[in-house]
Amino acid sequence: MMAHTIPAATGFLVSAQQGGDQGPVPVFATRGAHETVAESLRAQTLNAVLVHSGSPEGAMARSGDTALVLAGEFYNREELLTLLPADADAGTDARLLLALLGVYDLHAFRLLNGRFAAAVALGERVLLATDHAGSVPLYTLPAPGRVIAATEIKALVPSTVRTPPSGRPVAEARRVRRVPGVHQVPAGTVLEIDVRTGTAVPSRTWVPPVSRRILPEADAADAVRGTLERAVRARAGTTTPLVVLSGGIDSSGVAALAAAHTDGPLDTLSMGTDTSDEFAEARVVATHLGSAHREITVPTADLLGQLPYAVWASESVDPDIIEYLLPLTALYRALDGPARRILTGYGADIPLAGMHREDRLPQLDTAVAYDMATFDGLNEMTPVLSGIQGHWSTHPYWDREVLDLLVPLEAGLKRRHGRDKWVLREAMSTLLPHETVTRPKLGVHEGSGTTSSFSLLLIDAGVPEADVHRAKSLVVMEIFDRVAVEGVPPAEVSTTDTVHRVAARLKESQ
Ligand code: AMP
Ligand code: PCX
Ligand code: MG
Repeated sequence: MMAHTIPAATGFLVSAQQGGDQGPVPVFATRGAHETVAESLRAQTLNAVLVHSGSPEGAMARSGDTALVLAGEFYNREELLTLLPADADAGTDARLLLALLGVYDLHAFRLLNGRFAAAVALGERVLLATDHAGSVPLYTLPAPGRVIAATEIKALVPSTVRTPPSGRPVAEARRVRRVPGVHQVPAGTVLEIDVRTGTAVPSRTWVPPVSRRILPEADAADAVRGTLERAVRARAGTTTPLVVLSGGIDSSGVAALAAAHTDGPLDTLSMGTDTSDEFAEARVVATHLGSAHREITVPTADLLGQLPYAVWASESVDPDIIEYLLPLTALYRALDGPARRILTGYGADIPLAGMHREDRLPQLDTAVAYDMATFDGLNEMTPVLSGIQGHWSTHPYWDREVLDLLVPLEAGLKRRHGRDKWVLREAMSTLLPHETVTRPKLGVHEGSGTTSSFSLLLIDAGVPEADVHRAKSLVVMEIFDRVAVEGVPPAEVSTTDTVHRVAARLKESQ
C-alpha cells in the first residue's frame, strides 16, 4: 500500500498509567481532528489523543497485551512485509508495527525506514520511539506509575498536564528548556520505560555512519540517483504531490524524480519576498518539467511577523534553524485549501556539506561529521511546520537509505571538478537543465532575504552588529517561552515588541 495524502495520524499525546486517572488536555499546533482512545491492558491503561484527518483507526493497533499509536508513516513497507507471514494483519503502518513487535520486540524499530513517532504499551513497559532522524519530534515525562508523551512540547507543559507527575531523569536525552521533567526522545532511539518506576532505558536504532566509502564516479552517481528515486517514489503518495521548489539542485532533483512518478503534471510552489526571490531559477525547472507552478510573494514585514508561528510549530530555540524555517512557515501558511503531501529538498546540504561552501576536503568532511552529530533536537524537519496548515511534508534526502549512502561517500565525491555537491549534480544531470545542475548554492534564508531582514530589524532597534546573532537567539528563546511553554497563541506574540525588549535588555547589560 502506498502512502496516501496524509498519514492516518500526524501527532499524538499519550498517557500510560497503572491507575485510571484522566489523561492530559490535548494541545497541538498541528491542525486536525482529535480522536480519543483508551485501551486497558493487564497492567496499565493507554489513553491517547490522535491528531488525524479522517481515519484515526489507521494510526492505532491492539493485540493481546500490546497497544500502540503511530504518528507518521513508513517508507519500506514492502521490505518489512517480507518478514511476516503472507496472511499477517499488516494493512496499516500501525498494524505492521504491531506485527513486527510481536516477532522482534523493540528491535522492530531497527528495521524501519520512515518518518514517525510511536508509543507502545506492552505488559508493564512503555516504548517510545522516533525514526532514524528523529524527524517527528517526541517528548516524554516519565514518572512512577504514569508515563506521558507527546509529539509537541506544548502538550506536556504544567498548565496542560493536569497533575504534573514528578518526572524521572532520562539517560542520554536532552531536557526541554523551561519545562521541568520533560525530555526529548533522541533521534534513532527507542526508550524502554518501566511504567511502575518510570525508569527509562534508551537503545539506539540508527546512528549516522562515521566511516567513508570509496566509489568510482559513475557508480556513486548511479547509486545516488537510484536510491533517491526510491526515496521519492516511497514518499510520492497516491495523489499529486506538491514540491516546494527553490530552483536549486536539491529541490529540483526531487521535483524531477517526482514528476517521473506522477500521472499528469506535478505541482510546484515557490516563495519569495519583496526583497528577494529565486522565481526565475525555479521557473526554469518548472518549465522543463511541465509542472503546474505557483509563486507566492510575502512582504518582508509579514515574514518577520510570522516568527512566532515558526517557533510555535518547530519548538526549536536555534536561531539559525528558525531562519531556515521562517520562510517555509510563511510558504505553508499561505497554502490554503485541502491537505497536501509536500516534498522538499531540505536536508541535502547536511550529508553533502552544501551549506559550508568549503572546498578543502578535510574541512568538508569535518562539516559533515559535525552536522551529522548535532542535528538532533533542532527539529528542522518537524512535520508540524506544514502541519499548522493541515499539510504533511516529507524529506527524501533524509530517507534512511539515502543518508546511509550519502553520509559515507568520501569527501572528494562531494566536492569534485570545482563543484559542491558534485555527486548529486552528476546524478541529476540528465533530468534537469544544465543551468540548474550547475547553479551555485543559495540557502532559503538567503534567497528569501530572511537573514538580512531579521538582522536589520535588530540593528534598527539599536543592537550593535557584533551582538546580532546573540540577540536573535534571545528573541527566539523569548518567543519559545511564550508560545511553547506559556501557551500564548502565536497571533498574540509580536516579533517587533520582542525585538525591542531584547534590544533594551542588551543595552542595559552593557
Ligand atoms: P535550501 O536547501 O536552503 O534551498 O532550502 C531547503 C528546501 O526548502 C529546498 O530544497 C526547497 O524544497 C525549499 N525551499 C527553499 N527555498 C524555497 C523557495 N524560495 N520557495 C519554495 N521552496 C523553497
Ligand atoms: N538548509 C540545509 C539545512 C542546514 C542546517 N542544518 C543542520 N546543520 N543541521 C539543508 O537544506 O540541508 C539550507 C537552508 O541550506 C537549510
Ligand atoms: Mg538545499
